Amino acid sequence: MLYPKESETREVKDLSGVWKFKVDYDNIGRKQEWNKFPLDKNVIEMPVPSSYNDITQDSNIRDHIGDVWYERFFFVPSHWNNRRIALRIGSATHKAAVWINGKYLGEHKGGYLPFEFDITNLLELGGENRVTIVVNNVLDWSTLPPGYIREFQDEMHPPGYKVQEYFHDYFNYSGIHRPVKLHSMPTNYIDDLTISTEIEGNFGLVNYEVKVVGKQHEVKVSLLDKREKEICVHNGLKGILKIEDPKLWEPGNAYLYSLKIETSIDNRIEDIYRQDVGIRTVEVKGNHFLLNGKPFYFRGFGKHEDVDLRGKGLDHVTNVKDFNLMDWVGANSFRTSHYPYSEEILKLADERGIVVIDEAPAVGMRFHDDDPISGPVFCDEHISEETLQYHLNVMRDFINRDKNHPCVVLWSVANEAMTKEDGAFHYFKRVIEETRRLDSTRPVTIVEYIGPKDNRVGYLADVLCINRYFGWYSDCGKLDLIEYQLEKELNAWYEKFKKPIIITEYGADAVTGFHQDPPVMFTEEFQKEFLDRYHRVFDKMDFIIGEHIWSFADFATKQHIRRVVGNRKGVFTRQRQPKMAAYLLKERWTPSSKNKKT
Ligand code: BDP
Repeated sequence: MLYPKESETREVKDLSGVWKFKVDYDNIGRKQEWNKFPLDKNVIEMPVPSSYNDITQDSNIRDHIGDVWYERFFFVPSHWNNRRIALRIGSATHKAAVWINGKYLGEHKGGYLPFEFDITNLLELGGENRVTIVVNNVLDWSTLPPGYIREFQDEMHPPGYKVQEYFHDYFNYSGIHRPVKLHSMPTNYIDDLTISTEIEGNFGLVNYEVKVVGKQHEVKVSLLDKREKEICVHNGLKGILKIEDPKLWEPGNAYLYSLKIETSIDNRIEDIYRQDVGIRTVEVKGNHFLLNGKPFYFRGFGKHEDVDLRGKGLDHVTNVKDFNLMDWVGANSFRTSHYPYSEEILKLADERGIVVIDEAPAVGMRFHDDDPISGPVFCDEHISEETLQYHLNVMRDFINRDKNHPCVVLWSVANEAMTKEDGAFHYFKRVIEETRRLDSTRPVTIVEYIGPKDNRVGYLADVLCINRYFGWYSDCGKLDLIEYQLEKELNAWYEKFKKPIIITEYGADAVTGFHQDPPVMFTEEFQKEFLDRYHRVFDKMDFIIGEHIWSFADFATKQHIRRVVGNRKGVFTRQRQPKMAAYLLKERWTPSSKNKKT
């Protein structure tokens, strides 16, 4: 699905703003068809995009489980007559149903990917229209991430008391998280575009394939440089553009060309769409991750879309600040832990030359010791064939959305699944095979926490991605054990799988302003020392090809005795102020550093 963009033939109308909002406490709205008339009674204002959870002072809204209703009115210009009009929702977490002027459009499941509807024939052109979206935040065994509703039946809980259980470590923010847009285009339109690039000697090759809908089109595809100068042209739905001495998309030095697709019928222009293109190659060879044929070492973070008040709502202020902080600290990459981030973030990464490990929303496919549930995770009762089928669909939509971003160099199909189970092996074999089938130009990984001895899935990945917390969740506070344990285990991983390793998580909580020397857990000194110990080990090992600290910034989680107003493993606070550890990283990662790995 193409990102909605304006062009000579296309218009976009952003419906972001303050919408009407109503919590459906008894989950009766669908039955009573609240979509039929404008919402009334108990309607409050709600910004879109944003999570709704932190906008009011009402914990019943914050913790609501079930449906919430959104509504707004909008005009459609009369000159959109005889055009195709689509309604596109950037993301609604986790499920949505949509109506236009009371008429049902359809549903979508999955909280982190866009979906759209053709609404051409449902609109009042030149007049006012109403869009109604009901968003549901329930997680079950068929959703990604998974979860379930726990209904208590003991005497210490009132009858009917229930909570949403889930096994991942971030707050279940809900709502319309990304912009809702209307876009209008010709009825014979460009529907999809797939680009991949290669480098052959002095030439850059841009392979493209265009999908059009409607009458037979002539297709002209031209590659433009930054000054809009035409570098190369090709006609047809499919082809290769060959560029002599191309400027490459390199980490920290990203050059973006623009691919202009023009379709015409009988020499009359029908549709025009432009897509940024970065010419670069990705390959895993021996112990190296090669970008444009050169070994690349990942320096950066696991992150979250998470910020005060907005929760997981798209926030340009935070996003640009985060990229500035990544530059400041010397990071060259991040992982979209643990779900596909907004397309707006990937666009910034394309432009800034920041490398991305792009992760599917498959997190929490495991149980902790203190979870109210135990037993096998990958079985008919929990993560079943139904979940697998859904995961495969998600991979298709996810890759289709992100395939043209040069910043994306590695797909991660899941984070910390219970990969010692046989069921997990069969499950991930199919997910990884499908991912390779969908995109043969990028390597695939799965982020692991099950150790090398029991791990059943490591064989399937091109690169091993490992999360480790020696000295934090085990042997708490024992900084002196970190190097011993880490070195031993990393060697075991390498001996068994013979694959390069990115440490995709390592970190310690630090509550900003807590200080103690010698360091103790939760102080800034401890976090700094902890990271430094890990680095000493990475620097000794050639098969380590990257270090991503957990986490970029502090973030919200569900309430738990392990969490002090959220997860504090951020190197920056939730308000994006550096902790002491940030200066350690800046020292290690900036080009003047003498460190071996940078
Ligand atoms: C890892 C998870 C991550 C958590 C982190 C932690 O991948 O989502 O936030 O641990 O415990 O297990 O801080």
